[in-house]
Amino acid sequence: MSTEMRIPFHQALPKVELHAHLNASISSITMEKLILQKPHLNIQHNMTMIRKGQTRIFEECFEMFKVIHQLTDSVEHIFMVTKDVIKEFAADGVKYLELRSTPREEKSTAMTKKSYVEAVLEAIRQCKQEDVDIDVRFLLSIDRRGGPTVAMETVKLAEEFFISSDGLVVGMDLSGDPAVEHAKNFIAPLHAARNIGLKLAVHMAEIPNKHEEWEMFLGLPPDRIGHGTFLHPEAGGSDQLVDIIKKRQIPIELCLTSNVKGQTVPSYSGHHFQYWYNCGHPCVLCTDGKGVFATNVSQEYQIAESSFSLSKAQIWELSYQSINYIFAPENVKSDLRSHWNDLKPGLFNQS
Ligand code: 6MZ
Repeated sequence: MSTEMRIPFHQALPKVELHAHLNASISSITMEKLILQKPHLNIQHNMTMIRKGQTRIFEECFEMFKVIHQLTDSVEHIFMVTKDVIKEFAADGVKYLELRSTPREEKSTAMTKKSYVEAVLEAIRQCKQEDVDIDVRFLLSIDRRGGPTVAMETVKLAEEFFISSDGLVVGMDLSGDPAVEHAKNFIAPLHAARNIGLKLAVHMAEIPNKHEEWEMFLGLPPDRIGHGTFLHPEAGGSDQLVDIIKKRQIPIELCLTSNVKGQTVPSYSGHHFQYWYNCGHPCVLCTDGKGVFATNVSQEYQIAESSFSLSKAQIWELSYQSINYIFAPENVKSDLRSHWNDLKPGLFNQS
């Protein structure tokens, strides 16, 4: 193969993506289609995407999601963006994707929370029928802003789809602005979800000084932690919190570019990935939202390699180990491991 035709290592690397909010994952190409459909909203691209070299105050990210939600307010939009997002992840070499999204209702277009989830699942099924080379599962998100009542309704909805979706719905996510509401309001809904058989991914410690809240969440315990930025002692967390997480081997979803652009970490090299990776703790690199944060999974691996001086073998291992942390069952994990092992010789022979 000529040099020009080689797929770059990080793109050819088979990858899983486990922390991707649907509405934060919309590419600029898809966003352009949405913006053109609603010119009266006067939305500019910089209102929906933080480009290279740019940053925002963390709270501003949540304002961006509100802007995007204005553009995705019908089942047709949700279906279209889900298909586009899945195909883009597949083109980036992602072989297994867990998408997450907050079911939303919109009276003006008659979109209900149920039809929202149905649109996402239909898009996943269609991609499968079209032989897009990626296995996609779905987590229903609870937005903290909705409080405990909405959270419990979302758990009920998740239960319906957990039973009827033929394995597509695998879990729930707790996300949204961490400054809103208190953890105690979400413990009962999350326990209910766990009892149904849903796996739990919980955003934790995106902002500092919430030890009581973190202890409550760890008491669940979650099956994966999102971000976990301030949990370790060097960031104002504690050895005690770290011990619980280590003892239970709770994997952490780490989103380098999102945290740098949202300014919750000082720099790439100062990202808490380093702390957890050096402990040998289960870590999985994710985008958070490849659209809003203008990145992709390959780029996150490339950035990790250069920021933390990792070898290609370590990058491979990071991707391979991430299979252990997916929410789909064991048989899916072993299929993915075989797929990774089949691709490995080609990947290492090309460099
Ligand atoms: C917490 C986040 C987030 O659900 O409409 N979301 N929640 N921390 C973050 N870090 C930056 N990034 C995204 O996607 C957008 C929603 O995902 C959550 C927020 O609730 C946001 O409204 P969906 O597909």
